[in-house]
Amino acid sequence: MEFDLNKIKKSAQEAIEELASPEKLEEIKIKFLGRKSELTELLRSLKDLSIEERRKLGPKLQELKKELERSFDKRLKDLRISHSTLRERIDVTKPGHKITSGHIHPLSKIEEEIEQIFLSMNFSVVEGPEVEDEYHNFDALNIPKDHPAREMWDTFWLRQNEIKNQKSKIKNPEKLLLRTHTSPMQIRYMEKNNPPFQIIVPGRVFRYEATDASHEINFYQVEGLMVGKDMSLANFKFVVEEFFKKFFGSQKIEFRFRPSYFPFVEPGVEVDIKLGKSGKWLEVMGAGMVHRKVFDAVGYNPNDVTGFAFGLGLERLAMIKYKIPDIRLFYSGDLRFIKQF
Ligand code: YSA
Repeated sequence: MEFDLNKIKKSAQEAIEELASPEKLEEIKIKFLGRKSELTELLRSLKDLSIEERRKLGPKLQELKKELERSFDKRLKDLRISHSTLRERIDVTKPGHKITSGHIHPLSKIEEEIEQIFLSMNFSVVEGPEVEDEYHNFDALNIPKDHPAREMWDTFWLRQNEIKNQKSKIKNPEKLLLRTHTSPMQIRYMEKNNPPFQIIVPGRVFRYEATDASHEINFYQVEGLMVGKDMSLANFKFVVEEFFKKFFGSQKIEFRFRPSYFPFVEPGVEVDIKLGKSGKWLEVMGAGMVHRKVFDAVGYNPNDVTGFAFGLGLERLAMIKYKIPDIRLFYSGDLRFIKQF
């Protein structure tokens, strides 16, 4: 019997050492310690032996069983560790995965650039609501109900049930709309502040109109308003020229003022820009001297104050600066376009 036990122990330990995978080791464990193994058979046959033989052999069989179990468990643990280390081992010669980082949208970049330029000219940056009331978007800007100029700003009106919850916050809540320009912020700012001041208002605006290469249904404007004493269009020309110089840097541009009509300015102009000798003129902003009726609406005395205002199209400026042929590219979500900036 002694001899048999040693043989079992030896062959089990050889098998344990030789096996290199945890799965195979499990199989061998069943062979040496399972229900049909030689060792289990021996343990089972103890009951047929005399008490003396049982006392002699029993502890030895139990001891061998425990010893083999320990060896199997240890080997299994070692194999599992070395296998997982193998899987996780780093190949330092393998080329790394390129991490793609996020990207600031060109329009955000340009908005930031414009803000910095105006801040350097002592303007402040303020923002206003995208959902506006009829009063601030039209009436207070001298565009009364049946005025044909309302057609210049095709409007997205909001359904009453969609805006119920916002009513308490907005003046004249009976008719709300998506602002068609950033000019209503002129009114909101002047209602709460006194001149002299100079502000810009960057923001998104909405128009219910057909899209083409230079028109979108939602786009960005930057409103400007400077109010004080004895101001004239010459002050506006100086500010806008300084702005263009800083914005376009070494790029050669020409700009021109065209007489135009906006009910909230008198006189009114539109500003066009052309890049280089061969470029095409593109209208980039409306502007003018703030109308007396606008000052009336906010409670200023029109005999005491004067000011100029302008509203520029952000995409249009970007299109000129970066020679972008179609405004719709900004909203296409095409990463090949966006990553160029
Ligand atoms: C005029 C006088 C002021 O004292 C102050 C502001 C203004 C501008 C006025 N509120 C306005 O919205 N005029 S505008 O309809 O001519 O638009 C201004 C600029 O926005 C345009 O010059 C153009 O650059 C841009 N724009 C207009 N419609 C657009 C557009 N950009 C993209 N898509 C559209 N659909």
